[in-house]
Amino acid sequence: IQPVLRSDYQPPAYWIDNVELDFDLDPRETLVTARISVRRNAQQSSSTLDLAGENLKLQSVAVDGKRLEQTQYQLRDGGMTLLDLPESCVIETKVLVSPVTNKSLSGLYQTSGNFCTQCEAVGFRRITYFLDRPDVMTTYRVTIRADKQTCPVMLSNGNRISQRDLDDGRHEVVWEDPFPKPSYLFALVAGNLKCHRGTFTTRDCRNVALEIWVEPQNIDKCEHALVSLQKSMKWDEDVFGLQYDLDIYMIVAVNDFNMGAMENKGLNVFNSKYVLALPDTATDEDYMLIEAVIAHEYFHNWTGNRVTCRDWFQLTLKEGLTVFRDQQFTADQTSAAVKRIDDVSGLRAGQFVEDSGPMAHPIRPESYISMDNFYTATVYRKGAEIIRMYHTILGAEGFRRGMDLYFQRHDNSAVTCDDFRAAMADANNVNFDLFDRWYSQAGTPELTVSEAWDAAKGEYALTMTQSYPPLPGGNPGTEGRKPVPLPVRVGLLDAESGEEIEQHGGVVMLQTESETYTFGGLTAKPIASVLRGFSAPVRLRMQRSNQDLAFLMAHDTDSFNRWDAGQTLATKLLLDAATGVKNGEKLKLSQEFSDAFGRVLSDDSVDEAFKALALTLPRESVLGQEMDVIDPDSLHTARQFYRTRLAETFQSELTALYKNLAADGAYKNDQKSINRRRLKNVVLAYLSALETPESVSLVADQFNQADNMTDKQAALSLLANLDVPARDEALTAFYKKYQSDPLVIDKWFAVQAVSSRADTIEQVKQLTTHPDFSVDNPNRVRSLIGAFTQNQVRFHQADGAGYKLLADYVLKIESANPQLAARLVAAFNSYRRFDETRQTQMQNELKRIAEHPGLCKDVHEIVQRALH
Ligand code: B3K
Ligand code: ZN
Repeated sequence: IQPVLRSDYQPPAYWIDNVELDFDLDPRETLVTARISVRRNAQQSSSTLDLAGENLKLQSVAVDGKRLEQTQYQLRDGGMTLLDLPESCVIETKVLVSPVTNKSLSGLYQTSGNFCTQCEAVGFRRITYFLDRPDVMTTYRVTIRADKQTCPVMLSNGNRISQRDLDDGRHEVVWEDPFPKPSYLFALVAGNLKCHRGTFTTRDCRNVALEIWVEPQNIDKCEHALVSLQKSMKWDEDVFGLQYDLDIYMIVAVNDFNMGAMENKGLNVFNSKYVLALPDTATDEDYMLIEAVIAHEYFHNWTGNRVTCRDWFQLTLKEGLTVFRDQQFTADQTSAAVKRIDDVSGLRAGQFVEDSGPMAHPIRPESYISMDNFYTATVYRKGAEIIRMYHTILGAEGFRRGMDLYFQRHDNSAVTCDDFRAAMADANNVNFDLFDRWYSQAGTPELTVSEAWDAAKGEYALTMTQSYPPLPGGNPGTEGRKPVPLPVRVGLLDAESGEEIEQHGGVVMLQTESETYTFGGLTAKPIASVLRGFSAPVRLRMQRSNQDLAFLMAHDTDSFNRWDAGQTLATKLLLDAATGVKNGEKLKLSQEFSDAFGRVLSDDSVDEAFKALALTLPRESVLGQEMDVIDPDSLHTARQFYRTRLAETFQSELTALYKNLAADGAYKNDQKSINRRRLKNVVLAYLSALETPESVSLVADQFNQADNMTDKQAALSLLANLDVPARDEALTAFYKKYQSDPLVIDKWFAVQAVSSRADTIEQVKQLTTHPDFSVDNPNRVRSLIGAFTQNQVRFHQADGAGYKLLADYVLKIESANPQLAARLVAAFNSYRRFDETRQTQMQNELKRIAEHPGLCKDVHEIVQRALH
């Protein structure tokens, strides 16, 4: 299988001026007629045109009304070639597609009996023959015909311009989208759906109809999504001056979807998980994610749709930027400090792992076999960190000037990451040439910081050095990496008073391999706070004593670093403890950590959400990254020991705090109540680690009495770890109550899959035979198999049973849904980080997958890179 290379980009031979699409919808045989007006690209002289097409049954092809003979075109794998075309002409193709048998959820498919499309990145070619590439932008006119009974609602992009009944029980609707767009933004939805309506008035006083389309039984679960959309529209006007451009904005929620959502012009299609919410069925986290995903897709209307990507290697142009925008939006709605901590935790847990393994790639990759494999944490989250660095360097106003210039230059066109970088630089008269390295180098830089104190001169110096750790053998990203520009936000604290030494705070730019920054006029050695706000996506290496870390935990004025100091301290101690477990030593809770924990617990100056984060120990998967050889069992034992000992040490404080937080009364969803629930459930988790009859009933009581899903699910996941009768009672009750709500049943599967119990793998195997388990529904697969792979200690069970289970499911799913299977198989990517036995076991499963006859190219690509 040949990879696609970034360096091979060529402009298309023809442009498309407009397209008319006709759909005669039928579950087995949908007839798609496409009339494409093409015009030769003035820069090219070829009269040959390659159209992409996959899984299409060609019925006929005509040029300017004349049907072509078989000699005038060539059908090949993946498309059709038309020969001897004139300068401009209209190409008409008729093809048949089969939505009901399409389980890949790419192209036109059926979900819960409704028709739906997904075209990004390359799904449009599964609908019709086309120049299915993002630099070909055109206007669309779409006619849909379907049975009126089963498909009362028929939607596409843009404005509805006509609707009529036909004979034989069918009806027809015509949609027109005035904005030129690439094919990946095309969408069609048809079926039995109900609409939750709202409106938005733009700053220019235009009224926009907002429509959220869902299956009839979900009509009462849309208000939060609607409000989130309205907030997003307002925020983009306020912060970036960007207004919505059509008179209607539609969102459709579907149950079968490979990812979160899709920003199709004027017609977003969403995984129902990111739309539907009621307090009884969705957690506070779900509410927040819904708001963030709605915002993300809305923000794409400018960063993605109006200005799109020239080719798929530029994906981070729209994704990194749009993630940054949605992060800023959420920070403005909630707490910037807490949002930053959540985002960096996510980056470290996911992107850092990817960036040190076989799939490590620059945010702008150099090659791919399947583009769908490059919708990664690197392109999205690290991409957002790169955008954040422009923002840090330029400030909010400078960043806005860059954005304004970007839109002024590139509205309605398909551009590159270089174009974005140039707009940021030109609008601010700065040179961002070195930033190019962030786009072309793979791997997470390490920033090593050492300090020196000259008491005689009153000078304190920080020496910062950057380097790249090696990537696993064969990764093409390793060669010739150079230093990247790093904005490092630094502050100095008075070691005596804990106060900020104001004149020395700010951002230093490390542009070379190593530099020393000297701070003068000091009377005593200060304590440095480095990389505040996580101002650059690096791993910070700095030797710091436990006392200094505890000091920062207590005094840092930068909340991110306050939290991070605690995590660093905990990491050090937990890694030591894990070594102790391995050597058969008796473990002891560190007094320093215990004292620091106690101070956080009783600190009333911080908000509850921050406190919840500060009291939470680093996850096992994050701790594992810091080990030379990941030892899941020792880590788990060490972390459990700390949890239990902390709970015992602070039992009375924790109990009192829990009682206080639990006295809040009936559910409310204001920010304060959300923060208090977050803290309450962290405290409950500590108490539950005591595993006393009292603590078990506390958890069971919360489960039984909860009037909202946040509290109920939190208690259920704690019970799921235990070996008590209350566990099964709760699981049974939960299942009974929510049996008919698939999104809640996903939670039921997931809490069992991530349980720390030793028999988890047996339970997961059992659950794969549960009548509600289905390999056709990605949410369900992710909630059981996907969640299980995140359960470090149980997935990596020493006998390799977890690996076999995963490999079996990858093979079961790969031919029907390559995208989903490829996501799952990536859980093996870190195999080289484990001991030899586990390495061999995982390698053997990877080989078994690699040798599977006819393996899909998505899984093939991941597995090949892993084995290389
Ligand atoms: N742009 C889509 C992702 C499409 C993934 C295709 N495999 C959602 C988003 O990032 O907003
Ligand atoms: Zn996106």
